[in-house]
This record gives sequence, C-alpha cells and structure tokens, in this order.
Amino acid sequence: MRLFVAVTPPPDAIDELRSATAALRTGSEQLRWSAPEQWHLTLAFLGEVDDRARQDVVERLGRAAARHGPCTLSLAGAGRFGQRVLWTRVHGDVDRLRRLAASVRAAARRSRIAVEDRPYRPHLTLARARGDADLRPAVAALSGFAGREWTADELHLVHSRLGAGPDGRAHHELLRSWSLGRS
Ligand code: 2AM
Repeated sequence: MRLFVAVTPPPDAIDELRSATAALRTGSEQLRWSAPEQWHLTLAFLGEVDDRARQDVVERLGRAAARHGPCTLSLAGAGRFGQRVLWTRVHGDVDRLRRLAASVRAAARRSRIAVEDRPYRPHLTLARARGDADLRPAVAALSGFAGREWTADELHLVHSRLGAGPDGRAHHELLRSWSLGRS
C-alpha cells in the first residue's frame, strides 16, 4: 500500500489556514487545492510498501518517535516549488523537525523502503497546479498570513489511496500514530 509519514497541525491551526486561503481556494481553475482536513507536513513519502516492509517500518517508526520530543511550530507565509506546488512555510523548531524527518527516513531505508535523498524542506502543501501555473500571485496573497503556535506531538503513518477521496482526490487513512518523546 501507498504510505507516507507526517505530522499534522491541530484543528485550530487548520482553521486559521482555511480562512486565510478561502478566497484563493474559490478563485482558481488552475490549482487543485488539497482538502483542509487532510493538510499535513510530510516527513517522508514511502510509496508502495509491501506487508513485510510495513510491519518492519512500523516497529522502527515507533522507536524513532520515542527518541524525538514534540516540536513547537507555526505556519506562515507561502512559497512554491517551481510552477507546480504551492505551500505554506513552517517556523519554530524546524531543526527538531528536520532531525525527526531524518530518523523517519533512516527507519524507512533500514526497512528497505526507498526514500528520496533530497534534503528535507519543511512545508505544508496547499495546492498543486494542474499544469504549469504562475503561483506568484498566490504566494504574494499569503505573504501576510501568520498562524498561531502549535505543538506537533504525534507522528503518523498514513495510507493514501489515490482517487478514493472526495473530488477524485486521495483518501488518507491513519494507520498508526505514536506520541513523540514517549516510549
Ligand atoms: P508534500 O505534498 O508535502 O510534498 C502523500 O502523497 C504525500 O506524500 C503528499 O502530500 C506529498 O507531500 C508526499 N510526497 C512526496 N513525494 C511524493 C511523490 N513522489 N508522490 C506522491 N506524494 C509524494
């Protein structure tokens, strides 16, 4: 099954971002916005994982979560990956989050799951372009957004079923969650 590992903002932080993006979300045909209920910070995309590797990585992720404490974070402003992905920036304990992401990726590799080598860039994806799109106006429109502080205190393993969610989007199902910093 197709899996990824993430932390998620609490409902109040999601609501702020939902309000801040409301006008933009209705405006554009070019962008496919992800559902606010599904907004998350991906730490590692594991791709298709078989049962055996999944069982192995579940054990390792539990141990990784225990070794890392909660992270105090906030979301603010926006950025883009080229002409394809619009995201909001992550502030606060990003070094901690980076170390957590590194542990998660190491856990996946030890379970023989291929994960990308590119450095982790903390972000929360808001929308993807249907083709190439000029994302600069959206980035500018969100430049004044500054969300409240929140604590990422759980690590989640999520099953993503492409096309199984509303409007042809992916359906996300939480498979496992671990408290950070607790064994
Ligand atoms: P991102 O939006 O933060 O990049 C589930 O598909 C999640 O896995 C996405 O939200 C995406 O996180 C992340 N992801 C990273 N690489 C991916 C890839 N090659 N294909 C699909 N999703 C990927």
